[in-house]
Amino acid sequence: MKTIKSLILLLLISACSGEELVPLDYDIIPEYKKVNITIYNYCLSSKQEFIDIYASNYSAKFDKDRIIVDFDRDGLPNAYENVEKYGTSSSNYDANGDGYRDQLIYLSGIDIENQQYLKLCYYKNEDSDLDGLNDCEEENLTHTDPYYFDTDLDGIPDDLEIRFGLNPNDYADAFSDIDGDGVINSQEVRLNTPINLYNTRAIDSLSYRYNVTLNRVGDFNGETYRCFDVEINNISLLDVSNGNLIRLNIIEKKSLISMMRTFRTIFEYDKIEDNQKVYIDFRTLIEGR
Ligand SMILES: [Ca+2]
Ligand SMILES: [Ca+2]
Ligand SMILES: [Ca+2]
Ligand SMILES: [Ca+2]
Repeated sequence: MKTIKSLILLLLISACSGEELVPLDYDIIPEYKKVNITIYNYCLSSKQEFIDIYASNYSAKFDKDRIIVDFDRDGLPNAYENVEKYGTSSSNYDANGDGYRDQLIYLSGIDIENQQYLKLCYYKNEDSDLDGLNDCEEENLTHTDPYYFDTDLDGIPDDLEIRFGLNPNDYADAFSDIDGDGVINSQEVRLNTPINLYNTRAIDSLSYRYNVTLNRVGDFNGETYRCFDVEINNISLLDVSNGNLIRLNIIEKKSLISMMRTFRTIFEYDKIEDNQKVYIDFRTLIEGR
């Protein structure tokens, strides 16, 4: 199998203000606080097909009529972390270190007293399908397939479904339009807009834009390959003290082999003016069981 080569170019400019809650009654994110990501020469062999890409900012999310910071990137915004009841923390992805991230504990409604009954997780870092949920979480809390990134086969990776408030075990919800704004839920996930809030002009102005172009076709060892440039534009950055994590889930289809992992790399960039960092976590998920 050929190695996929990629190069990420980031255009980064500054962010200011320390606000954690950004109201959405106007376009609060000016152009200079947005980044574009381009992946050059993303090459696929003839046995692979480019299916989809989802980019998401894991450091901040929409919540009702605001953008709200999620410092520890566990999917539970700071304002929802609940130390008293659930023992969660805004600065620790898995506050009690039991292997189950805080958002899942919160969503499952397992309070501190009942957390002792959770199945012990011996391999917290084992994420067999690379979807962002570890195997313990999938087996014991989300009841999703730990060996396949898209349990309900609707195209949206399991972890993203949970982060956006969808059900990873329900095929139909990807195609419904909960907020009735004409944008179906799977499209909202791609645009990084909320599924439960009508997309106003302000929200639209924050939605991600994708541009995938074939730049060359060639032969290597008798096999045809196709290379793409993938652009994701209009990615808003918030002033999060530990930086914005932008996660890219690239979905490919491989006809013969299931569960082939190509790579996972983390790119880190210093921001130009205030040294705020942007992290790019890049992973490829292969469609087809
Ligand atoms: Ca959090
Ligand atoms: Ca997983
Ligand atoms: Ca799914
Ligand atoms: Ca919608």
